[in-house]
Amino acid sequence: MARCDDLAMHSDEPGRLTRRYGTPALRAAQDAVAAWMEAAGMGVRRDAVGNLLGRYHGSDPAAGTLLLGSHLDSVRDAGRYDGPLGVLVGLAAVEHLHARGERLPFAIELVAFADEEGLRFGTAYLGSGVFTGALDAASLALADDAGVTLADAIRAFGGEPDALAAARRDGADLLAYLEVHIEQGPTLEARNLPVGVVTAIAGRSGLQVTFAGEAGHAGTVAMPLRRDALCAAAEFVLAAEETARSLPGLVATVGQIAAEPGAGNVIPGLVRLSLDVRHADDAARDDALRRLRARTDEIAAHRRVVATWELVNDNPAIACEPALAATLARAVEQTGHHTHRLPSGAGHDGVMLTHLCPVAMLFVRCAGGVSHNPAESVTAEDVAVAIETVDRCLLLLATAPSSP
Ligand code: HGY
Ligand code: MN
Ligand code: MN
Repeated sequence: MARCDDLAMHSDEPGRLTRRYGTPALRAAQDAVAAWMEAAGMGVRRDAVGNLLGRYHGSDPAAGTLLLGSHLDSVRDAGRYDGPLGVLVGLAAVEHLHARGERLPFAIELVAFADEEGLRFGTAYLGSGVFTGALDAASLALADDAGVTLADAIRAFGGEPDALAAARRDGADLLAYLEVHIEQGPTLEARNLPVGVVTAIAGRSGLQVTFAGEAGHAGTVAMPLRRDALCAAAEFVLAAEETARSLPGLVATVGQIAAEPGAGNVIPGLVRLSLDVRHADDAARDDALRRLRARTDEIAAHRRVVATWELVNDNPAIACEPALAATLARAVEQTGHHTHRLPSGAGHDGVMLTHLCPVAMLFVRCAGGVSHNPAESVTAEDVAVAIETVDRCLLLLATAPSSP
């Protein structure tokens, strides 16, 4: 818990926690974690995109490697547990082995992904995307709001943008990826449970939508003559909400919106907005996007504006590996707690890691299910259950007759 507080001090912005890819704040947070990793007997390195990796060797080189981890970047005005908690619970499990002078047959690699949220470049899962070889090289040309390209940001962060393909982790020796993360939802609190085993991660589509109308004088253009881009966008935002409410389990969010030229006495001529649509079932998500696209075209037509619709991120839903989830559930039971299984509405790096190895996740109860908000909080007691669960899961995996 104190370490989460320590890491929360490293922010790009005064007075609130914002830690984007490639910034000095992320570097400082990584340096703190790297020191803790080394003190726990781990060899530490960074890969070509700047993911931080610690490795705790196993006793049997043929027994493979178990991945633990999460991410150290954040959203804007973030909570302090989304990401860092998973890295630090994994670290605690390795520290326990190191303190006892123990080695499990398999090695443990603790990975702190350098960018999961995609706040700076809009690329969800940048860190794990490179780690799994899934990142599209075209992303290197993406620019942040200061015009810095991802390639230049990687270079400035000490990485090698030309070596990303070679940075792909070979999955041949990987047993599994296990991530601990706050639930970011209300289920565990409602059931009064400290932890839960994740069954699946919802699919997610991230889009950029624009409406182009005609800028004009706020005082002289009569209402019937206007082609107001922001009024069209406003109708779109409510259409997105209405579409999401039409289907259980469907969520749609417009989190970013910008009107140009952005003057109080000018009718907005251009509006750019983000759209985030998610559902546990990919077909339902695709159908919702089709319906919303049709509504967008209707809005553009009757408001005589031009709409553009660009898909930026599209990740299918993934299932956590059942045998691994069962082992995790057994570990939870051994701590004396009931195992509740639940899906994740939030996206996680496991969406990328599933390309390399089996994935499992353990959720930790968070107050009110609040996250992506500085009020995000967990209790030390629940975190202790999560750490004990991982300790026990490692032992179960070490004594399992075969890999998960
Ligand atoms: O948006 C998400 O679900 C995750 O926090 N990146
Ligand atoms: Mn997260
Ligand atoms: Mn998040």
